[in-house]
Amino acid sequence: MSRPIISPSGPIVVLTGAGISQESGLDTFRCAGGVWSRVRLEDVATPDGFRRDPALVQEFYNDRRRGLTEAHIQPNPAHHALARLEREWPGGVLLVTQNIDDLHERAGSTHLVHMHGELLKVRCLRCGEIGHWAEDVTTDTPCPHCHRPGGVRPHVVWFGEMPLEMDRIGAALDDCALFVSIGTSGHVYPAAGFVSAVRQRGLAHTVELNLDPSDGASMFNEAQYGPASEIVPIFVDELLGSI
Ligand code: BJW
Repeated sequence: MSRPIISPSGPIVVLTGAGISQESGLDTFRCAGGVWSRVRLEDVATPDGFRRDPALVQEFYNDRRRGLTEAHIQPNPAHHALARLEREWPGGVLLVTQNIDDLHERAGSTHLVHMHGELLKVRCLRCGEIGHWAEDVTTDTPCPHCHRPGGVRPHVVWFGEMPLEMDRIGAALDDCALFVSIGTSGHVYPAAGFVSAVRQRGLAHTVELNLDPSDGASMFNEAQYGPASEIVPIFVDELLGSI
């Protein structure tokens, strides 16, 4: 299907998932060999799992935090292309990522929502303070703000918890002229429902860029399949070339 001309004054919402960071060296969740093939999500990504065994959960996130800060983990051309789109698209771009890594920021994106939280932040269950954190966390780590021990948890959204900044995301989805979903399997709600919310309004064009068709692939007006580092820069070039 040919793409309609998107007005340069039309706002864009981009949703990203683990697939965009795969070529940067970070595992996806549900692909072969992905995170959920090694650990049970009920054990490490639910409030119940954290209550049952906080040390196991902290170690799971400590491992991933250490992995993220290794020198070879860098933004790839897909992250850089989206940062360029934000800089150059006149109508404005909101980047909504399900990823807890910081590769979009490192590529230069600033208009960004981490709807599932951030690996390099912790939250204190006692005082509620959220702060930057790049070190390991133990079950005794004192909160850097209130200094009480034992209440520090990863600032991530587990199953059964409310994703972050949903009002801001909802308003952007209501207003957008183009919705682009990149590297996400469409398994996890509410993100998996964004395309149908946009489609129901009937005013925006919807595009999926992914390695393989997602669960919601039939909902999109247009789709391109291939590695994100290849297809996202081409898509962004075409979009900016249409201005
Ligand atoms: C490439 C590529 C390459 C690979 N290039 N592409 C029954 C029905 C409906 C909903 C529910 C239900 N029961 C429970 C729910 C709700 C639940 C849910 O969705 N469960 C489903 C499993 C059914 N959701 C929640 O609980 C959420 N909260 C909630 O709903 O609150 C209530 C609410 C309702 C309405 C409005 C608002 C609120 C919270 C979900 C929290 C998810 N948390 C995790 C962990 C975060 C921290 C961490 O990272 O450890 O978030 S789970 C995990 O999945 C992580 C991801 O962000 C998320 C999505 O995964 P993603 O990004 O799609 O990765 P993959 O691996 O699945 O897919 C990778 C894709 O990339 C694939 O398509 C590949 O093809 C592709 N790819 N290489 C391009 N090189």
